[in-house]
Amino acid sequence: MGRDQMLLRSLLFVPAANGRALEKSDGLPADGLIYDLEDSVAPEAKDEARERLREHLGKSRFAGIRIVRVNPLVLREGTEDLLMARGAGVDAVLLPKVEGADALNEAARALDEMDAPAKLRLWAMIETPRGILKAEKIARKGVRGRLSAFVVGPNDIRLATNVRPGPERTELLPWLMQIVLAAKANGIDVLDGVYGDFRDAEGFARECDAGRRMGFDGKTLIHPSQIAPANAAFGPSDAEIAEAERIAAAFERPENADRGVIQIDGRMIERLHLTEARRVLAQRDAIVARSATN
Ligand code: 1VU
Repeated sequence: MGRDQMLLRSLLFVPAANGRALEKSDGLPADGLIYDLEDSVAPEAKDEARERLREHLGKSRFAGIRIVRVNPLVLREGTEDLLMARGAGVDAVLLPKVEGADALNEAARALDEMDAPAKLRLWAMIETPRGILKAEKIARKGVRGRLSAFVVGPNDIRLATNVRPGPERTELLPWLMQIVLAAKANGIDVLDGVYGDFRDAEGFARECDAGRRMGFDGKTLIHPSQIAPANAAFGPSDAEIAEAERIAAAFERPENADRGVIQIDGRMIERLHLTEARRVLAQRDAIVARSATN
């Protein structure tokens, strides 16, 4: 799928050490699953979790995109995770705590040596002060390799900085926008961080809405109950679809064929709005197609 059609509204972390969660994840309506071998797996359980995940991926029928979060590649576990992910044919490998382009280059080189297909992409977690400061350089250099998305890691940011974000995340806004901007400047996707209080539906919906307004393409999740609200928040609303259809129809009229700018109900509409409208309609079509696979 091209970038514009790829659905990234909801990406659920699934702890690979939890057999019940793995089993359940197959039938969930998330746009993607991030199988976690890193933070959610205890050090002594890493090898067992990897084997469990390998077996699961071999028989999984999940219809969305599949990502494996590996351990740092400086560890034996990280290299073995990467090998397993390559063999399982997943869509992307998520690297933790990326702080420079070197980590991406190293992972890309390792994947090349494993003869991994070019469609196997790298995603990078930006979750440390240095990672945030270097986000633009990481994105710029990473896209020459396999990098296709940033994922914000709020828990590690909090741990490393002592910042205590309130409900509106005001304290984090400059850092979050810096990550979004670095991603957009280099044409990669960017996913908002997890919301830990999974029983707080109101707070979660508020954070999703804010995330979409900030330009995030979707949200990473920790619990199945967060999938439907994230899909709703990061998908186009009925009003946005109706507006996109009007704009597309207006530019299709013969009298507007050569016009760069028209008006609809007293509002200036340019061809860039048509581009945006087509993106909304493509996303709508992808959502319909994704729903048919659930
Ligand atoms: O009712 P069932 O037995 O059918 O299933 C339970 C439970 O197994 C399932 N479930 C999940 N399934 C797939 N993926 C998940 N992430 C997941 N979480 C739960 O849903 C049913 C209801 O669960 P529950 O409400 O009883 O909740 P639990 O006590 O089972 O689980 C709560 C936690 C928070 C432990 C669980 O949701 C979880 O482990 N979440 C993911 C944690 C994780 O991956 N952390 C690392 C990534 S976050 C990060 O690093 C920040 C960047």
